[in-house]
Amino acid sequence: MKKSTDEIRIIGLKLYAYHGCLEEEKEKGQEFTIDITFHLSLLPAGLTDNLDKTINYAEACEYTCEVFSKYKYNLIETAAEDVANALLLKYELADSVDVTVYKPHAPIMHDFENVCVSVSRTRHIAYIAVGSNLGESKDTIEKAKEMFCKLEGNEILKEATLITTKPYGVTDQPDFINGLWKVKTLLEPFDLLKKLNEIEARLGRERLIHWGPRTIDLDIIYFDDEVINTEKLTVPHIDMANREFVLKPLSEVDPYVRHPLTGLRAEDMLKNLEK
Ligand code: A4P
Ligand code: MG
Repeated sequence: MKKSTDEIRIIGLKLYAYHGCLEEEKEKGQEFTIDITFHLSLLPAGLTDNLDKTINYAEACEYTCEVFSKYKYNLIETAAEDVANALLLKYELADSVDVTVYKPHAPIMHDFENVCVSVSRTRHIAYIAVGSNLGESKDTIEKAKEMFCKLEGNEILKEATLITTKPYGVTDQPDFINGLWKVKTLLEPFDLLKKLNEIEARLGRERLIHWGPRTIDLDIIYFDDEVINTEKLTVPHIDMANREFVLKPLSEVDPYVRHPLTGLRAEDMLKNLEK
């Protein structure tokens, strides 16, 4: 997801909390300072003068205090992570958030001005192809959808009509039911893959034959504009341009979304395949 150029910044929010690896820090506590930057479009608020169209910074400060002081963490990294995650879950309007946690009285035996950690966390847009040709395929796909949406920060924005397709690759197997979801997620690519694999496993997927029959297959087609080439994960999906059962649903959901390497739109790829 592209970072909005508009920002709301909260600078130097002072808090008292009990984070640190030392017992003394957890008992006595100390002062921390937090900077927060929300990235979002401020145009709707700017044009209407309406507080509902933006993030209420007073409320965001209150909420940050609540989240930050709920637990006693060893690490300010964990505290920053939790604050960033909580803010993105609470404020749908924010595309991304940067959180810096300062610990000016950290137990360091030297004269120092400050110590801090900074994290940036973003909402992502991904396209997930869904396929099934064993068991009650439509029910299984529905269950997969429910499981996906139950994960915090995940949302299905749009889904393609389910279609019946002839098997591609290994052809002596039953027809497939295929679909595709356009999703919003707070998960990073490898975490998303892990969660999809967990959903597949919970729905009884067994990896027996490559390209063989399956109760459910969830493949990441695009993840923002990212290009990932590793043994575990290839994004965009390596064979998508050859698969009508991916391109048809993708063209229905988002005909103009472009392949980050070739620049081709879903619609163009589908036309190329039909030539
Ligand atoms: N992996 C790498 N990149 C990705 C990605 N972008 N998304 C890795 C998801 N996984 C990705 O996949 C093997 C490994 O691919 C995973 O562990 C992951 O780390 P798998 O699903 O376990 O194994 P597989 O299904 O045997 O192989 P593959 O290559 O995923 O098969 P496909 O490509 O999913 O093809 N015909 C029709 N009509 N409809 C279909 O849905 N599906 C297939 C399976 C064949 N023919 C079909 C259909
Ligand atoms: Mg797969």
